[in-house]
Amino acid sequence: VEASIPEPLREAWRKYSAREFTSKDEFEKDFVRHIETTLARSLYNCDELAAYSGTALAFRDRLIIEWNRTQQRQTFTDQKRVYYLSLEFLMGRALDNAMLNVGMKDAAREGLKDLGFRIEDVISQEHDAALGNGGLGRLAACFLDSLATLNYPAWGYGLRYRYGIFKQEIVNGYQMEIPDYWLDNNPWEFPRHDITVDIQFYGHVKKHQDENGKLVHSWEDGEVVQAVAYDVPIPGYGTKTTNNLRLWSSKASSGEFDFQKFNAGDYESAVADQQNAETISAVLYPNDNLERGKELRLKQQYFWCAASLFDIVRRFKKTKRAWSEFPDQVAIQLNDTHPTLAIVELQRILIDIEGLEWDEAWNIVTKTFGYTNHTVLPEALEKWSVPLVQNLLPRHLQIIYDINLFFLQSVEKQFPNDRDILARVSIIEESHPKMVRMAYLAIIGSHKVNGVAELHSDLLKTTLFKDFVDIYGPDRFTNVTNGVTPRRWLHQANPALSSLIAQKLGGHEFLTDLTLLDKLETFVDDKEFRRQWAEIKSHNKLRLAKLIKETTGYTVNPESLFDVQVKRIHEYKRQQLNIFGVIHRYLKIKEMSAEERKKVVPRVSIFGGKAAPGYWMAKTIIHLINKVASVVNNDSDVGDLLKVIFIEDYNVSKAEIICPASDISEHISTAGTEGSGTSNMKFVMNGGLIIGTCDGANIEITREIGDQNIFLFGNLAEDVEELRHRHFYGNFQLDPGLANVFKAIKDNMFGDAADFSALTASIEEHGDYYLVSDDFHSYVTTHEMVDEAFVNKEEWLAKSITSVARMGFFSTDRVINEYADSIWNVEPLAVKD
Ligand code: GPU
Repeated sequence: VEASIPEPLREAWRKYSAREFTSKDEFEKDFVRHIETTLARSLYNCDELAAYSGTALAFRDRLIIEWNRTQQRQTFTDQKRVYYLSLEFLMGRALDNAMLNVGMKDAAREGLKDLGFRIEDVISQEHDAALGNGGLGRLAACFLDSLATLNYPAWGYGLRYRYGIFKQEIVNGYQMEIPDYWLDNNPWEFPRHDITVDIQFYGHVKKHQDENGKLVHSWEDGEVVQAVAYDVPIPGYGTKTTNNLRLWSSKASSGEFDFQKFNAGDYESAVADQQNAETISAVLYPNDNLERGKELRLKQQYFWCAASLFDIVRRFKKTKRAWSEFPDQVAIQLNDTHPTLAIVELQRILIDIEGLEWDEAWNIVTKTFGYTNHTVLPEALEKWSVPLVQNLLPRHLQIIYDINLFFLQSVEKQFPNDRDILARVSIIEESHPKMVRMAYLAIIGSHKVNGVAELHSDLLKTTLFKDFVDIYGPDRFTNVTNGVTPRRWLHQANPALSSLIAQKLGGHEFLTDLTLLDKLETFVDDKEFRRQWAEIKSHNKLRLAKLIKETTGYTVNPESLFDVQVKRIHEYKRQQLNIFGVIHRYLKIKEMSAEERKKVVPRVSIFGGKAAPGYWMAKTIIHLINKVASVVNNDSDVGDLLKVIFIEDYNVSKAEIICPASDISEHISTAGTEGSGTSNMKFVMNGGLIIGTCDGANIEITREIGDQNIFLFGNLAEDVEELRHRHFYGNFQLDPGLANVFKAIKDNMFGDAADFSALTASIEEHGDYYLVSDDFHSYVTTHEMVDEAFVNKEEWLAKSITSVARMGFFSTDRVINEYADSIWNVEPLAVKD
């Protein structure tokens, strides 16, 4: 407020206030100005990268103007805001999205053409912002798009990693990891060097009495690291709302400590401190669905939670409201348990710093938080060792113990004759060392807990969190099935399909009300429409074939059936099932006569995805896929009948090319293991069919599009436990088809069999935890049905069109509205022109 210009002097400001370009010519003017001044270049040395920067800067100007206005509007109306805390935001590229969301892509295309550039070449200069591992991080990015599009006053809070997810290279069939340094000349972030928070670690807790004789705790000494805010504007589609994503970067605190060292001539150690501090936000942990309990990761979590909460509390305090109103002004959503310390931190702020009583504070805390769980896999559930927390965050550990004490006391009252339940639900696991169970803390500190698809949410209630359902009742637990943003995953990734749909539906309204897609069903028999639909798919397949040629050197026939599985490599996602199926197909082709081969439906099996660097089995799967590819693709008996492709470094911008080009995609996790899956939605939205198990959102996709439009196979979640039990205590029988495949592998058909022995042994000898053998037969025969269906082009087209028409449910707009109604209790802020 102190920096505000007094009213009599505001006239000049208003006169020169920045304005947005509104035409091709104005875009060109802004572009050239940025090339010549901001970038200090000219028409003599403007390459495509410079053209990208010039275009990005011109659009950035537009975003900033609306972003500032949005923030002013939100501050002025002062209604409840949502804060989405996520350690991952897998944003991908920003320029194309900004162009489409502000509705000026055509102007930019024409303008760039006038100036000597093709817009596609300019767009592809941008480096992906890859601050995430997979589905969880991409979901957060889709949420931001929908929050802005729906005009919700919402902020994302995350970490500004210097290195995002590593870049994957395949060398001799092995995955290699290359650091992804992505920050050089990134025009989409704004450093806010004036917005900093000091974050404390280590030290100890002192108890003393205040002037009223009340016992108070203070957390003293230790180390201090500074959090600096970097802001990223998030434009909504077709709205003026431009929300903020605030990412924290760590650096050494500029406190006296450093200066003392400098003054004492200890320059090297002062620099070392600096580097130490910067380590906190240096790198994204590359694990998906796995937690490894590293101290630096806990430091990241607290650093980010503490900075974000300080910021949120600071904003709330400016309104001068009573603390009891905090939950009416603030909703905080925890993306998985990674931000669970925010619960403890808010309680600490309220009792230790603001002087509230425990119960009053705790009431505020639980009304504020909601927690989203994304997995039931035990290895992904976060637990932190008590000694680690004790050392790093001594006051927080005390508060966790107090939360647990009060919780267990209430459980004991509720279930006086049940001793076992106390041990089962305690936040502290009585192991050696003791562990803090973060999911339990998140449940106890939130008013709502949700899973991400119906089956997943049901499993949470009946297995992992069953005791908590008994304690709190079923109402604390709910389901919000995931979605994807149709702006990026239909309109941006598949412009031709988006425009064909718009032509039929009379406009692009479906992009903001995806249920309007259902009108497409009336055109399913329209011949011309079908032809155009098929042509777009062919065109998209050509585009992917080109990418495959450029990146792998292999030529694929775009007439073939494109069969795609792209996602993180994980045993539960079962890429091994897929590659075993491919080997099975290869062996069959090898046995065939020339006559028989004529009947084979040509297929390209396309894989992509990263393995966590320390996940040996996942890396073995990648190795096998690549070895199979080099054998199959060079076998002249096979030719175009089968090609195997591994696309290296699968990321968001590659997904935008791959999703529109699939005929069929694979979502084949062991039933009950995939939270939701979201690429399944992207593929179907782009007219691809899917082969999948009854898992995650596949089940709801089937319900929406009809079971005649999806290829389901395999055992059901309810039978998994029994099957696993039988593997160990019955006699395990390897499926005969799979036995053939293993024999080929063991005969060194794909190189040294020893390289793959762990993979085959996990199935034959170690209990086949993921039921690969149990599902193999059903998988292979279902693929035969896929072949048959694909040959019937007209039927296939009808399935494709009908499916897209019925995908309206899977927009993140629907998802965000559900969160807003049932968890956050927030309203959109209407924007007047
Ligand atoms: N997911 Br836990 C991740 O991508 N990473 C994780 O560490 C965890 C979950 C995914 C789920 O595996 C996927 O099923 C879900 O669709 C996605 O989160 C978003 O909810």
